[in-house]
Amino acid sequence: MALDRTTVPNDLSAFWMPFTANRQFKKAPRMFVGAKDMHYTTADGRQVLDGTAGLWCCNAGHARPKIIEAIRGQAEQLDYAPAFQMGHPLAFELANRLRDMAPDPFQHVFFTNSGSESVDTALKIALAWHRARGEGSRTRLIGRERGYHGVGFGGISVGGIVNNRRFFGTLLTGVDHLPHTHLPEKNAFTRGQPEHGAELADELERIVALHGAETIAAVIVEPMAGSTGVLLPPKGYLERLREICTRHGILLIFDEVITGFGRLGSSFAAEHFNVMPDIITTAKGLTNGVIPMGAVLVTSEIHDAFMSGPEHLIELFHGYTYSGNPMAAAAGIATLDTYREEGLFQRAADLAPYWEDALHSLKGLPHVIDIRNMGLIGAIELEPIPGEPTKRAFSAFLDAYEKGLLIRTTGDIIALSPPLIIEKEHVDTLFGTLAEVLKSLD
Ligand code: PXG
Repeated sequence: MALDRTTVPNDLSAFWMPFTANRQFKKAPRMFVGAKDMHYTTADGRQVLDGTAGLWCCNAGHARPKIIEAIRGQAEQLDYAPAFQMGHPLAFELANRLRDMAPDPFQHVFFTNSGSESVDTALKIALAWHRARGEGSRTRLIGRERGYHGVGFGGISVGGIVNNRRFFGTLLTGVDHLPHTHLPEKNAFTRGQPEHGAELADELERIVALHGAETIAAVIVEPMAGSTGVLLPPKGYLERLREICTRHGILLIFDEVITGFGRLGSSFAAEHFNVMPDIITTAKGLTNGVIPMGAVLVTSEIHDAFMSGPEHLIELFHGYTYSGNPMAAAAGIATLDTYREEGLFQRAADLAPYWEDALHSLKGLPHVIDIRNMGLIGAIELEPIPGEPTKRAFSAFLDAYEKGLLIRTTGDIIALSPPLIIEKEHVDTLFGTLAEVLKSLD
């Protein structure tokens, strides 16, 4: 019997939904049954404009022919191949493509299945690298308040979102956090990188002085924090972090799960900001979100330190059943082809000023206390309802969905990150709808 892909089951109780208000959802479900280019189709037959590229991942839009064809063909050719001690061509091909598109220092690729796994992989590589070089005392990991690095124990330990941490025990030991860089009192309504806050990078010096550089393995930050509401790096901030890390022999990891693959108008934020970390984590846009996959990019200096000792021995005791999975690799290659053939990163850069103007035109609408943007990303921060944080933005989310627009909210912040194929007409529709939503909010 063919799969019925469009009829919603009567019983929704078995599926415990991730990061979702399950009881609220199941009382009034919001179901997508189809998607094409910039739009989703709901179970009740409505078109919804995708203002968030799924969850920041469908950068080329939905149901792109080349990606569909790659997956279909791969399923017929080689559905699965063991990931350990065996290989298949496309994993190597995709790694080569990633190396070629990444900034020069990044010569090697480790495959994972998600952003969370990329983060844990990067942290483990950092620890093991120091150890391989005889600096095994470097075990501390430094994250940042309001950072999001997925939901593995490593990721929530270095992450700085209180609710993602507080329920889950003591987490990793030996972790410290930089302060976040969100300074609305100084930087509200900034277009692009804010002026104020570079000095917050100097907090790393304080942490180094407290613990000793010889105990610190790595600093991990999102070059632009996405999940916690689009927090942009102040001018000069990333440069300063880089300089302090280098001076103290600490590895710098950029978590580019959101910023990778064109979101800011370039392949990676490292390139956009012209600050080179030592490790880059990716996922999401790598396969256009179509098949789960992540990748960690490392420099030759890091990779080569592991390539010593007897050749028959495993060099890194780490990996996943699905590392470099054939279906994901096929989707990844077709995705990178689509980005390149359609010039989507450049397109994002070209459209960014139009996007910025449209977004900032919402200034002055009720409850709007800040607007910020970069590339094809935007955030609108709302004044919370006193005593009921998150409720106002969530109402906006529900109303936007009713009005045919998908947005994301985190706290009382609305985040926007459309597919990079978005047309100016869609931008107009998106902000027109959002203006209506904001005007009718309590
Ligand atoms: N690092 C960063 C910077 C992320 O943004 C992850 C790691 C984890 O990726 P996985 O694939 O394990 O989920 C993320 C994920 C949102 C939102 O709306 C953001 C993410 C995931 C879901 C929703 O802000 N980011």
